[in-house]
Formats: sequence, structure tokens, C-alpha cells
Amino acid sequence: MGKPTLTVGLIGYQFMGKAHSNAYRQVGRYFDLPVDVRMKTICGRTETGVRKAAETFGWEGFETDWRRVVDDPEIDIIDVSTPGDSHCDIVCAAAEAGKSVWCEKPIGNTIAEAAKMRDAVAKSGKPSVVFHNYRFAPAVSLAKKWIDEGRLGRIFHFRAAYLQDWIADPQFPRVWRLEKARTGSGALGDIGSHIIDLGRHLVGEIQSVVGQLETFVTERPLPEGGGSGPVDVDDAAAFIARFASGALGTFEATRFAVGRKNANRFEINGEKGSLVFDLERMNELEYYSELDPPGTRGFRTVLATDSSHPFAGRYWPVGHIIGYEHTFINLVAEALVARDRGERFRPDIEDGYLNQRVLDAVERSAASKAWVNL
Ligand code: SOE
Repeated sequence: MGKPTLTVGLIGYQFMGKAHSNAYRQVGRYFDLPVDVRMKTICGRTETGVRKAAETFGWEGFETDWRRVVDDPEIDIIDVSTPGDSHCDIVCAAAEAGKSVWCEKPIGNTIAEAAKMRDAVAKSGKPSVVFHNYRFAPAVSLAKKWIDEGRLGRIFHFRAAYLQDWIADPQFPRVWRLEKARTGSGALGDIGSHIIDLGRHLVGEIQSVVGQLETFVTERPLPEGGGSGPVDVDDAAAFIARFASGALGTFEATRFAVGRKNANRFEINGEKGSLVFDLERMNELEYYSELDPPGTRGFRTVLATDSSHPFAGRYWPVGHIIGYEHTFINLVAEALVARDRGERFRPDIEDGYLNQRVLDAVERSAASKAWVNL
């Protein structure tokens, strides 16, 4: 008697479609899973593009109409990796069709959409997933383990910055991520959602925020040519948060940190010590402990590949480091195991909604120039 099979339909085939395809294809080769993953259908609007993606990424077939994928009775999981303006329609249709929804972040373009998706998934009774992949970098999972073990004690600060620079050139075209109607918000939702999720995951729920949004370049060439168009989303966001625990959060998300390509870094300061994670050194966790003998204290670098560390041994022996793509493989593995055990996987659509509440509060705070309570 072989293992049961979970059949996946993936909607979207660009960057996240590529990362998710790799995870579905690889996960069974590195983890002992209770199920086999069948990569049945990948979907995209342009036949030439999605046909090539199916061949390249290893999908059995392809579709150009997502509704046909949602209606396929053989499909158990609908993975939503499209631009934000189609998430709500696809997620709600998939939930209503009784599928398990696995959605990219942020789940919605607005809090209203996020609430609708949360409700549709809750009504379906099916487990859900949101692709906040950085929780599953071994060093971040190790930070979570140590915090939960009380190694830092009371947390005073969560300080996070997610810095990119891919649109610092004003001639970069107004792609879909720069159009509010397509994407909801700019750096705030796209990369700010990641550090919000990490803050909630590692420190706890956020009680109130005050924020500032900035759009440095307000007009850009249209990608299809023929002139230029307005940019109506933020290029950069900065906000302060008060966690329900009383910890203080400082968050920055920008696409204008010239020289920073995908620099996602956080530092957590507690009464007994501090932790620092930097995606550009993603296998390492910087640790300072007040418990060390006086005179010997200092930040040390822990390489999160030890046999006692999360995900250890899944890929290579101690000291052999892993990469960005492995965070998605780890996430998929954890989600499949949780599903099999009937345990709640996190982050799920409820986390996606709670993250969206913070995004919405920051936008309202920036507009009103005042603190907003969640
Ligand atoms: C673009 O900012 C992007 O691809 C984000 O959408 C991803 O979530 C992030 O992990 C990498 O950068």
C-alpha cells in the first residue's frame, strides 16, 4: 500500500511559481513525508509562457483558465501565486470548491479582501498555507525555538528592515507591483508583510502602530511603452509598533535602499540576551547572552546547521549551508506533515489576515498622521 497522493494546481508561473514548483518537486527527495506530491497543473494567462513553465518546472500539464484548475476534481491543493488583484477571486473559488488553499503573501490587496478570504477558507474547513517562507530558514526557526525556551527572557525590542533597490532607477517601468489596483500597496505589503509576519511569529501580536509611507518616484514609463503613468503605491514604509507584550517594534521596508538587493534583517533584544538574523547570511544566527561569564560576553555566530538545529540533516551534513529555495521546501514539508497530523500549520490564512490588519493599520496611520490601534 503506497502513500496517499496530494495533487497540486499552481496558479501563476513567474518568480513565486518557480520557487513553489521547485519546492513541490524537491520536498519528497529530502523529507520523509506521509504523502506523495503530484504536480498536475500549472496555470497562467499566456499559453506560450505557461507551456514552457510546465515543461521546465516539471508539471504534468498546463491551463490558461484558473477556473478549470479550481474545478478539477483530482486537485487537492490550489496554490495562488499570482499578482494580488486576483488572490481573492481564486482563493474564495478554491475554498468554495473544497480545495486546500496555499496563498502567496500578502493574501489580499485590502483588509476587506483578506477578511473575505479568511471567512471562505474557514467555511471550507480545509487547512491553509501562506507563503511567509522566511519563518522556515533554519536560523529563524532556531531563533523561534530559543525565544520560546525563554533564552532571551522578556523581549524589549523587535527591530526589522527589509531593504531592496530594484526600482531606485526612475526609468524602471511601472510594473504591476507599482499599481495599487494590481498590488494593493508597494514595499509595505510586498516585503513589509514578511517582517510583520516575523515580528508576530517571534514576539507576538501587534497592538498599535504609527507609520509613514513615501513614494519617491511618482511617474514611471509604462512597461508596454507609449508614455508614462502615475505610481500610486509606496516606495518605502517605516513604522513603529507596540506589541501586545509591551515590546517595541521598529519596521522599515523599502525598494530604494540603493545597494541592498534583498536584505531582510531583524534584531531582537531581550532581558537575557539578543538575536540577529540577516538573510544575506541566512545560515547564521548572531547570539549575545547575558548568561555568559562576565568578560567573555559578546555576539557569537551560530551556524544553524548543527544536528540539533531545525531541519538539520534534511539536506547535507553539519556545516554545509543551504539557500533561499530551501526555505520554501522546508515550508512545504512542514505544511504537509501538519496536514497529515491534523495539526494547524502556521502561517495560515488567519495569519495572513492578521498580517493584513497590520498593513491596513499602517496605511491608515500614514494617512491620518496618528497612532492606530488594531
Ligand atoms: C519582490 O520584492 C520579492 O520577490 C517579494 O515579493 C518576495 O516575497 C521576497 O521574498 C523577495 O522579493
